[in-house]
Amino acid sequence: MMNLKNTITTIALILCALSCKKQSDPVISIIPQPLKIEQSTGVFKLSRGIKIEVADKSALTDQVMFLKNRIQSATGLDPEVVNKARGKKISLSIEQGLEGMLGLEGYSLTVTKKEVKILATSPAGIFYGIQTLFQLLPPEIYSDKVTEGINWVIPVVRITDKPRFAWRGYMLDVSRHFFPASYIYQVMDYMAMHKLNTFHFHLVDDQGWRIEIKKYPRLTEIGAWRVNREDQHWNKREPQKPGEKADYGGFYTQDEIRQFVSHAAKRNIVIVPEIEMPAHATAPLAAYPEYSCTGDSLTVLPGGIWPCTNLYCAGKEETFTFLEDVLTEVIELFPSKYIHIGGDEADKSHWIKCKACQKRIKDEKLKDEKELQSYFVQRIEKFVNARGRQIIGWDEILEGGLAQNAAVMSWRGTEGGIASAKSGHPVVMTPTAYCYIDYYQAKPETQPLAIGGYLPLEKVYSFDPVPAGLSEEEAKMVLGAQANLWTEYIADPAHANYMTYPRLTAMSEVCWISPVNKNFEDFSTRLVQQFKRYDVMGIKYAVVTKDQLK
Ligand code: TNX
Repeated sequence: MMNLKNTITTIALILCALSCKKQSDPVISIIPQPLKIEQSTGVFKLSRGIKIEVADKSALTDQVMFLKNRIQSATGLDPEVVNKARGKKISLSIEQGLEGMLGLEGYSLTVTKKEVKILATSPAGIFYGIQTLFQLLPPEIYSDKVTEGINWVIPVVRITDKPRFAWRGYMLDVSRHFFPASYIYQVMDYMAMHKLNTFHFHLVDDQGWRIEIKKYPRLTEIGAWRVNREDQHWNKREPQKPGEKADYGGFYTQDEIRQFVSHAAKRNIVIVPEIEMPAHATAPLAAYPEYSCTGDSLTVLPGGIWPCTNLYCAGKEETFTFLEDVLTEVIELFPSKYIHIGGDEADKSHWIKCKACQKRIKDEKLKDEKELQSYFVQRIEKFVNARGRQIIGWDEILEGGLAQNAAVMSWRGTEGGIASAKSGHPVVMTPTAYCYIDYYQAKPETQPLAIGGYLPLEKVYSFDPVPAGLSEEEAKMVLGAQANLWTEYIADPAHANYMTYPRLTAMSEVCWISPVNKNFEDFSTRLVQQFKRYDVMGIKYAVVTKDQLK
């Protein structure tokens, strides 16, 4: 006979068995935080004989290889890929009819003691399910060599997940400093781990042209190289002296670019190339001075310049032929819907003095040089549109009118973003105050020299890409957000990683989850586990202590 106390204890135990996790069950720690996690008790163990089940291999080749290779390198197991598996398996399948629940990039991940099952409506969703699966395993799963003595278990769980935004971006400036191709692959792998899907490749600026263009070889013969003044402050660098050799820099060949694009596709990443115009053009004009207003000979700048007066001449027809030829090759190389044409910080002082530019203003019945920039942008836009693509540019391109399908990247605060959304232009939010990860992340005296500004981790995390004051309809124009790494003060991959992580980690959550689910304390707890993953991967992230904050 059971007495009352025993009965209560028994009920409590049954309830606990049904709902409580065992003390020993692994703690789930995923970034970006999934929409819904329901953990139960128990684990699935990765062990010898485990299979990867996929009904239609050809539809998921990249995803299967990604999963298999990681398991192989980190655990030493060799999962066989089969159409139908009995026994322990990880199964991947694309199912129609889940679009409403999962969208294009969402997934559901179900782990029982016998099976891991990832469902999605597209290969992208399967890929993100696999990324989440890795984060359910010990951090050593990110290792490229087998770690002995690890208990390769995955907690029993049901996860349903999808992103808030379609544009989850990261921009790397490879002009101010050149970064080797090997790093570009890493950048994309790191992005994919954070479920970021848009790599904005800032290929052109005053300090270097970084993409091979077959029709204009001098762009890289001349434009990719500057003198090395790395021992001097960015803003106090002496220009190239006569007779001095410019041998600092580099560029990516078209073959390398094609390989980046193919790697990106395997990681559900779109690369958006940026070809700056009409300003930030010292490097191409050093190679082809005939496309500037003055025709003066220039050298690629080893450091800062302000204001940006080296513009392409908007009066000469040859300028447009040149840019259209360049864009033709760029469009052939990059399959992205958007081509970024820059548009920022154009100081018009040369245009004011240039006869050809003034004639253009008159002939086209333009009001002033601002409208001349609009003419420039719209002309390029028509060219890009005729090739089935759309332009995106910095928010200055809004000034003076813009075609309807042009997208805007709002960087000087959020006003440009609000104006774009209200006038029906798609917009990517990347305001300096929340998204410029070239700024200091702690008190300057505790940090390596940076451009200035102050953007600690918590501020990045607090960002909401949908600015206040937009209606529900207008808010739909916000494609998403992006963190930008400008590299005036960043010369190598290790430093780039230091500036990027964990601030990009925070941005990944800004782009993925809805504001009501955001919680900085909880994020900080999960970050501890994320840091262990970075350690395994060799990413040197920044650790900022409370006393280093302002
Ligand atoms: C502004 S953002 C720039 C870049 C600089 C950056 C430094 C933008 C469109 N232009 O040229 O590198 O600030 O933070």
